[in-house]
Amino acid sequence: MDVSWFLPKLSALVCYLLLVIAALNSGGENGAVEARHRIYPEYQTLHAVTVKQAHRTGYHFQPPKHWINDPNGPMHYNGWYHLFYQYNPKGAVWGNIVWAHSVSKDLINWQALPPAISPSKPFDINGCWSGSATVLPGNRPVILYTGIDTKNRQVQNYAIPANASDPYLREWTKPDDNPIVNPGSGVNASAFRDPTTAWFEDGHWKILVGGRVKRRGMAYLYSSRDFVHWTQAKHPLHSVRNTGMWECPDFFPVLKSGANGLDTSVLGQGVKHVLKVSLDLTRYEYYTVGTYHPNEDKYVPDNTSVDGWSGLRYDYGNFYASKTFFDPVKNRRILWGWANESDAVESDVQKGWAGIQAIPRKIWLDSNGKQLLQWPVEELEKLRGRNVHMSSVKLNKSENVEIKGITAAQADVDVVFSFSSLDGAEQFDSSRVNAQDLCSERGSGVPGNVGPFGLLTLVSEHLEEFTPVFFRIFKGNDQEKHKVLMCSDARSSSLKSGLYKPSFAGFVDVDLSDGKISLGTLIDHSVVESFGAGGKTCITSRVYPTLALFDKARLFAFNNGTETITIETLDAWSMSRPVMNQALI
Ligand SMILES: *[C@@H]1O[C@H](CO)[C@@H](O)[C@H](O)[C@H]1NC(C)=O
Ligand SMILES: *[C@@H]1O[C@H](CO)[C@@H](O)[C@H](O)[C@H]1NC(C)=O
Ligand SMILES: *[C@@H]1O[C@H](CO)[C@@H](O)[C@H](O)[C@H]1NC(C)=O
Ligand SMILES: *[C@@H]1O[C@H](CO)[C@@H](O)[C@H](O)[C@H]1NC(C)=O
Ligand SMILES: *[C@@H]1O[C@H](CO)[C@@H](O)[C@H](O)[C@H]1NC(C)=O
Ligand SMILES: *[C@H]1O[C@@H](CO)[C@H](O)[C@@H](O)[C@@H]1NC(C)=O
Repeated sequence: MDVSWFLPKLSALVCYLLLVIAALNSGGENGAVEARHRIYPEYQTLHAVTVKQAHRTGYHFQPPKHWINDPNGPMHYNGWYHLFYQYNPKGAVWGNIVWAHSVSKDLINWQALPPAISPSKPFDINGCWSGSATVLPGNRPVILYTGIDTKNRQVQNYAIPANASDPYLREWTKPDDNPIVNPGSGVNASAFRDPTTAWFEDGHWKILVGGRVKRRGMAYLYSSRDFVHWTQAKHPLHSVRNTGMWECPDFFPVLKSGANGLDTSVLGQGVKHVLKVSLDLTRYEYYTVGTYHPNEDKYVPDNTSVDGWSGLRYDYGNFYASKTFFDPVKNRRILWGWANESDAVESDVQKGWAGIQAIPRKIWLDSNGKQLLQWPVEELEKLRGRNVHMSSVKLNKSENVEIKGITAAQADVDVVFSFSSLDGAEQFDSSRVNAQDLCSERGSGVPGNVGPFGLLTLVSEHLEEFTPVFFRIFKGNDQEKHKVLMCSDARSSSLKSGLYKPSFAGFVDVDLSDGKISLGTLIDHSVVESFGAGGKTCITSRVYPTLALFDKARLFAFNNGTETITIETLDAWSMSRPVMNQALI
């Protein structure tokens, strides 16, 4: 192949993740060596005959049918946003995974192209798993992905556009000098996947690949001058004991101040770095904010970031295998994450589909330097239709205010709540470190002082079903004036049994001195995706109402605390449907 394709210079890469862990061999078309995605041989190649509409989303990313998981290789190239994703073309459960491919001008309306990468060569014959894209100098995109080879080893491969003049990059070539990264000595070939977008630094391209040694999670570091020959660094960029397999690492710079994004290769004084990993053992992610020391090939999290299972999460709900990319058009960094289903596998088979991508979010460093902020990309506002506006509405204890006049099952809501005093707030018990446990004990029906207050989404006619998204404010101890809990509680979301209905929750590190807190919620039939305090704490719930469907769904603001809460302002919009993965000619 033409190595000049890879001549190094500064630019952005895209990455792809690899999420799963399976390989082949247990008899069926796909068996599992170690599969966090359970293998259902009987459903794996069962094409959906009909696609059930009841819980399909109106404006979230999903293909017309079948299973999806990790977002892969997001990038902007020649006027188009590309999103690849792990997809089963043959059924509604995990298996037969290919890199499905869609393009968009605005991140909201999507058109579907044929799969970009499918198993076909010795180095990926048993699977084409997650990875990333990098746009090399000279505007040349390259995909790095994990292939499962003939020996069921996880190896890292590259693919390049078959025809760089094709505006959609429909076809991708997997050159014969693959794989370009083999599991090296000391690397477990069954736990070695999900290459990141490459960054360029001091004459070298660098990437991370996720792994583990025993229970220690690892971000292996590799470098290359030509993008084809890669050398493993002496030690991983970072590793943490007792965190298990690190899937889908993501490593990128953020500005210390301001909301603009940075090309993945940017280094320097005004910059911090973020390392995110997806924990295969727990199926959630965490990230740290820290300092990258390129000369020592080291990343050191700040002492304000917890580096382990209880670290910060992008999202405290159904959100996994996420990946960011730099969007040069609007100078922002955008986060994609997969929101899996919370219903039974049999229901997925009946529905004919499973999995969506969460709304792409702009992501940047909070001015406190300790965490990231996230907000749906502004393009989403194009879908806003009919609006309801409220202001200065008082909510006494046990009062609900209905928000009428919009499509409550497919809506966007932005609200600012205020309270006059925190004096009576309940004392926080500092032994309660687990937000989700606290939320399940103190749900929306457990009266408090300041809160619970928030939104009641996907509510059925007589309140048999509802998904509350709310805050509860506690008095803090010592250094913390108060402690804010945010919950998205699925327990009453559906009369149906056999569903996963967790009380997802996170704490919100927010200054309440102005007596206000905001909540943004995107409601989309079976998704409630919420952004607390301007995107400090985000929670995505998947829910399956049986009554609160379509025009039967209602929406309320509520308060179940003794302190009166005021809706300072509330805007709710009906959301229209974008073009969602129609085949492009
Ligand atoms: C490459 O794409 C361009 C633009 O779509 C097209 O005109 C050309 O025929 C393609 N070349 C090949 C070899 O397919
Ligand atoms: C290698 O990884 C696989 C899959 O995670 C695991 O089952 C196996 O025990 C690991 N081997 C070693 C030597 O750690
Ligand atoms: C955390 O690090 C900062 C410098 O980065 C230092 O000033 C501070 O004392 C450290 N705090 C603790 C608790 O170690
Ligand atoms: C809320 O409480 C205040 C004072 O306790 C009362 O004046 C007001 O009427 C109540 N609002 C409603 C809607 O009941
Ligand atoms: C508020 O509390 C009352 C009494 O516990 C309960 O009946 C009602 O369902 C609660 N509201 C919400 C939204 O949970
Ligand atoms: C999403 O589904 C729920 C319910 O089945 C599981 O508990 C989660 O582990 C799963 N999440 C991921 C990332 O696979």
